[in-house]
Amino acid sequence: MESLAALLLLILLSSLASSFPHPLDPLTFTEISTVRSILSSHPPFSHPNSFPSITSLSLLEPPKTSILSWLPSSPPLPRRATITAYSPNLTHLLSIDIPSRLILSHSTIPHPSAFPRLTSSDISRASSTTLSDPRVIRIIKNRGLDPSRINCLPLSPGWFGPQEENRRLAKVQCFALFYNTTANFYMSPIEGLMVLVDLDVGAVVWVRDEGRGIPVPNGEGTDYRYTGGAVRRGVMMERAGGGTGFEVEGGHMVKWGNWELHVKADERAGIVVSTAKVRAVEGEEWRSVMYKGFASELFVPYMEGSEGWYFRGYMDAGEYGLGSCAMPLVRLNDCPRNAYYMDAVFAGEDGRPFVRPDVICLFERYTGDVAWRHSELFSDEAIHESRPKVTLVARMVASVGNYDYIFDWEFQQDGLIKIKVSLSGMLMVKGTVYQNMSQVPKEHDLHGTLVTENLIGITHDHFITFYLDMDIDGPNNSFVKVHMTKQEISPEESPRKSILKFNREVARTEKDGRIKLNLYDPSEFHIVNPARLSKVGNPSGYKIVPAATAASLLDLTDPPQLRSGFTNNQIWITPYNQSEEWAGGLFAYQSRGDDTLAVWSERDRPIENKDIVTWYTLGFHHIPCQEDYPLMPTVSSSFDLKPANFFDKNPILRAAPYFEEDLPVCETFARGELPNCNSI
Ligand SMILES: *[C@@H]1O[C@H](CO)[C@@H](O)[C@H](O)[C@H]1NC(C)=O
Ligand SMILES: *[C@@H]1O[C@H](CO)[C@@H](O)[C@H](O)[C@H]1NC(C)=O
Ligand SMILES: *[C@@H]1O[C@H](CO)[C@@H](O)[C@H](O)[C@H]1NC(C)=O
Ligand SMILES: *[C@@H]1O[C@H](CO)[C@@H](O)[C@H](O)[C@H]1NC(C)=O
Ligand SMILES: *[C@@H]1O[C@H](CO)[C@@H](O)[C@H](O)[C@H]1NC(C)=O
Ligand SMILES: [Cu+2]
Repeated sequence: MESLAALLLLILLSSLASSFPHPLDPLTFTEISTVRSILSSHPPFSHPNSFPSITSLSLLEPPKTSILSWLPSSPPLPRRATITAYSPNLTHLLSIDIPSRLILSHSTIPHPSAFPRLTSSDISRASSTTLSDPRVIRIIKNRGLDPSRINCLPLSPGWFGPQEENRRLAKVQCFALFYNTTANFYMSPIEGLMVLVDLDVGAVVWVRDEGRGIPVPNGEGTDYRYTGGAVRRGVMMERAGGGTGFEVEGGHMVKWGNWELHVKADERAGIVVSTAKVRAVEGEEWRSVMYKGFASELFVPYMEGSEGWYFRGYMDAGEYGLGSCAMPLVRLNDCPRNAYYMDAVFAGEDGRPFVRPDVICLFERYTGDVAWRHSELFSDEAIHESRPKVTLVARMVASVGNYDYIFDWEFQQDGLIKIKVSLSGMLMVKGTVYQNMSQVPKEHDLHGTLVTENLIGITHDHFITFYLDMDIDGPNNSFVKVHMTKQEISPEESPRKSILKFNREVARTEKDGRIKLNLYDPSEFHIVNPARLSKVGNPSGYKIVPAATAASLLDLTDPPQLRSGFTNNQIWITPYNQSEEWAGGLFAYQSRGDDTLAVWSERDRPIENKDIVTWYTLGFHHIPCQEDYPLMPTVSSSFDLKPANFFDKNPILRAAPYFEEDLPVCETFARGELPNCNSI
């Protein structure tokens, strides 16, 4: 009787618990609608003609201390919204308590020196302003093009000095549309035509036409759509032959194997992973690994100093929004058959909510890799012991203009988290008169690669800076450089002349936490909890393991580098501060670099045994090649967050091997037949 009552209570509690949202769940459709209705009676939002454009409207996350002490059985935490909005010469910052309909704060920044991201109406206004200018029409006609078949895109101008001050600008570039031939207008730039538009006044500031004589390619052979027909008209490549063990509670809390994490989409950051916890075996306590992780900024400088190109140094998260640019994933092609899809609810510029379906996918991945193994030759009976690697992937894709960025967070049962970024989409190409390398004078630097006749793929970099609030067994952590050096040995001691040794150096302040990677002066980089010792007395930790990456070679005072000073080091450590999440500053558009991670870090605050945030920048140098035309095959790189003395021993020894019925079986099939897979 008693146990039945307990069971009923448990069922009641768990149903109550699941009726509350998780306090980190993004704002719902209803909540965004409520925020809009609260705003609509608050000036200046109450005047329909002066409603500032909403550039961001999302959950104001409760303080970290409240989240850390929250349990599903606790009362719900406050549901609050944080809003940024822009009307000419005025940026608004608001916070609103949704249930009580209270405006908690409303501050304004008059004549801001940096702006929120572009909205979709900024983008369309920039294009229509450009295409209604008679000078632009004349230039287009002079190039033999039809002005009604042109696509114009606003490019962020960066900041170089007075020209970018006291007004919000876009540099508009136009492309010829050959929709009957191709959807890939990026390969048909109207080179040298550049239009500076004042976004607030809605007027053209100047028009430059410096590309007369440079042909506009007709787009032939650049289409990439299967249904477009152009691809299928060619000879198709042969098709390669062609396998959910997780739960998603309340739409965002993911439980898989020995992991538990919260996953959501954010307008600016794209995919956000929060409160990631792991344990060695079932029944053991959940142990905190990461409080919050996301791509904080994405910096893409182009390496061309000419008038039409010098300013191209995009900050895609702050200037365009990675979540805003995330489109629905293509089922079966972006993610495998066994994927679970998550929608995003975002607010439009008018504050109205809308659903962007299928922007995140989650799937269990079994690639045929080995998680661990051993065959024993020196024993009485043959031993062949092996476990397959099965992982959980959370994925989102941001299509920022021409480029597509695929973000993967992959969780392994041994506790490792792999964060991978893959790039695809179209190059930013520059038109040229050259059709063959043999025509290019020796002394003429193309600043890129001639990828096809009349098009240069311009050299550029991609830097993705991740915010990683690691909380190893709790918030108070230290950053330890495990520095490796050569130790010389004297002939009296050993026949050896040298060995490698390591020593641990705890970073005391932010300046000790700045890391430039160097193969010949190597270190491991550990985030440890000095208060949590393992069975044998090592501090519990995770290490950040870089893989192929790139560092910026630009001058530190070059304006794009100054604005993206967060790429000056590969690793930074800062003390936790809820207001320091955006490495390029809260407002990145036309920013001058005065609110970046590099500036915050100058305060040189103590970071030892404190709640700290790790920042890691994954970089790519991109020298284009012909295969990147007309659309790039994906290139990827990644880094790992790997347990280091976190578990007392390898936790996956406790995993059972797989048998026939545990994994999908796809039988081989004859030509013309459909594959026969059980269990998927
Ligand atoms: C914004 O302020 C500047 C002066 O700082 C002024 O020249 C400009 O006209 C203003 N723009 C709008 C749209 O009010
Ligand atoms: C595409 O349309 C343009 C303009 O309408 C025309 O000149 C051209 O011949 C067409 N190309 C094809 C392949 O149909
Ligand atoms: C490009 O130049 C090379 C070297 O002069 C020549 O062999 C090749 O045929 C040229 N290609 C075309 C398409 O003209
Ligand atoms: C973390 O350290 C601070 C002192 O820096 C201390 O006040 C706080 O209680 C510690 N938190 C935990 C969870 O140990
Ligand atoms: C938190 O960050 C903001 C923005 O950089 C800064 O103004 C504030 O001083 C910081 N707080 C602390 C305690 O460092
Ligand atoms: Cu690239």
